[in-house]
Amino acid sequence: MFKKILIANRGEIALRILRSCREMGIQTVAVHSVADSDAMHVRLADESVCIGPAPSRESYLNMHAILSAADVCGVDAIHPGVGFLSENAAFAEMVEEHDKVFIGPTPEHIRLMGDKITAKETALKLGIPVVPGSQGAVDPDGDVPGLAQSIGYPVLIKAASGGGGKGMKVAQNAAELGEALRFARIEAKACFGNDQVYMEKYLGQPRHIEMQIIADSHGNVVHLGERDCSLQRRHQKVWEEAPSPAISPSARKELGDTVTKAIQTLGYRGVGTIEFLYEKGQFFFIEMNTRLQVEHPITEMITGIDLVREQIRVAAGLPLSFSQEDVKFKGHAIECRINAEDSETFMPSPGQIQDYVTPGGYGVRVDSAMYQGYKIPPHYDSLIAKLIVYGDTREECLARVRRALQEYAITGVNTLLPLHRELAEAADVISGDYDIHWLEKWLAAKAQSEAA
Ligand code: MV4
Repeated sequence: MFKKILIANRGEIALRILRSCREMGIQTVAVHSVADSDAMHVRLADESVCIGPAPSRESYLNMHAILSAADVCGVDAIHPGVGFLSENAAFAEMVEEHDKVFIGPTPEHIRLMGDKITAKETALKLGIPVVPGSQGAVDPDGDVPGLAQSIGYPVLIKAASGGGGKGMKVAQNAAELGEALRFARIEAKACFGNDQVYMEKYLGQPRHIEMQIIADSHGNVVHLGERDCSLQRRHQKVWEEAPSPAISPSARKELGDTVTKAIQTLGYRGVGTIEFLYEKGQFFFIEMNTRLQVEHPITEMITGIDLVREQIRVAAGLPLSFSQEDVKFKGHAIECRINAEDSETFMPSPGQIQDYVTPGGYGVRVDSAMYQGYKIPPHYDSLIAKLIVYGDTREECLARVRRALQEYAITGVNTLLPLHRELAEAADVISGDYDIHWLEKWLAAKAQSEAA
C-alpha cells in the first residue's frame, strides 16, 4: 500500500481524498496555489507545497510543478481528483514516467474514452447500447444530408473532443443541417482544437443516468448502481440522486450486468462512470468518465462503500474488498450542490464567508472545505459544498433534505441554498417526474412569473 499520496486538486474533493488517506494511514501532500494558502486541505495535510500563482493553468494544471512537488516530497502516488488533470492522459503518462502511480485508469483508456467517437465505437463493440448515429466522424465533404436522412430528424451534431455540451448543435430538419454542422465544427475547433464531429439521433426528453463501476487489476469489476443527474442547468449538475426514481430494480440489474461485462472485456482498472440517456425505457450510451465524480457520495451513502478508499486500493494493485454479490443497495440519497452563486442569476459570488453553520443529525453529510471567515477565491469553479442526505425511503430522504436545508446557514456570499429549498418543495421533484430540460424550464417559468 502507498505510504504517501500527493493530492493534485483543491476544495472539497481534495479534503474528501485526504480524509480517506488519513483513515488508511497514508501520509498526504497537498498542493495549492497562492490563492489557496488558507484552504482546509492545506491545513489538514501532513505536508503542503505551493505550486504557483492563482490561475489554474499556472497551478493546478501545471504538470511540471505538480511532478516536482511529488519528487521533492517523495510520494508513491498522485491522486488527480476530479476536473483539472484527472482525465489528462499525457499527465498520467508523465506521472508513470516519474515512477509514481497515477490513481486512475491507464493513459490508453483515458485517451480512448476522452475521444467521444472512439468511446462510442468501443461501447458498441463491448455490447453497450448507443444512440443511433454516424459510424465515426461526419465527413463534411460527404453526403451529410443523406446521413441525417438515414438517422432521422431531429439530429444532434456533437464534437468528438466535446463534453459538457460544447460544440453541440441540433438540426430539426434538412434546412438547418448545414448551419448546424458549421456551427458545431467552428465551436469544436475553438474549444478543443479539433473540429471532428459526429451525428446522432436527438433524444428530446431523456433523463441523464450514470452507472458507477470499479475494477481492480485482478479482473474483478463491480457496479455500484446508478445516479440520476438530470437536474442540471447549462450542463452544470445541481441536484443528483441515487437510485434514480425512474429506474426499476430489473432495469438496474440488466444495465449493471451489461456494463460490468463490457468493462471486464475492456480490461479497465479503477473507478469509472458510464453516462447514459434514458428515454422511453431504453438506455443509450453517450460518454464514459475515467475518473471519480463530484456526485460519488450518494453512491457511497446507499452502498456503504468508501469509493475513494477502494480507488486507492485498486491503484495499489490490491483486489476489490467486495464482490458484486456483497453490494447491497439500501435507501435513497440526494446531493444538493451548494455553489457560491446567486440563486436567481447564477452569477458567481466569491467573497468572505461571514456565518457558516452546517446541518447535522442522522443521515446528513456535508462535504465542504468552507469555514467561517474563509475567503472564496474568484479563480476556480463555484462549488463550495455538497449537502448529501440519506433516507431509508425517497420520501424520508426528501423530508431530511428540507430539514437540513433549513439548518444550513451561509452569509457573506450568495449561494444556491434558496434554490435548493424551492426545489425540495417542487411537485415534479417530489414526484421524481423530471428530465434533463426540466430545471431550465422551471427556472425560466419562475423568472417570468417574478417579472410579471
Ligand atoms: C444528447 C442529448 C440528446 N440526444 N445526445 C449534453 C452534453 C453531453 N454530456 C451529451 N449531452 C447530450 N447529448 C443525444 N443524442 C442531450 C444532451 C444534453 C444533456 C445530456 C445529459 C445531461 C444534460 C444535458 C443537457 C443538455 C443536453
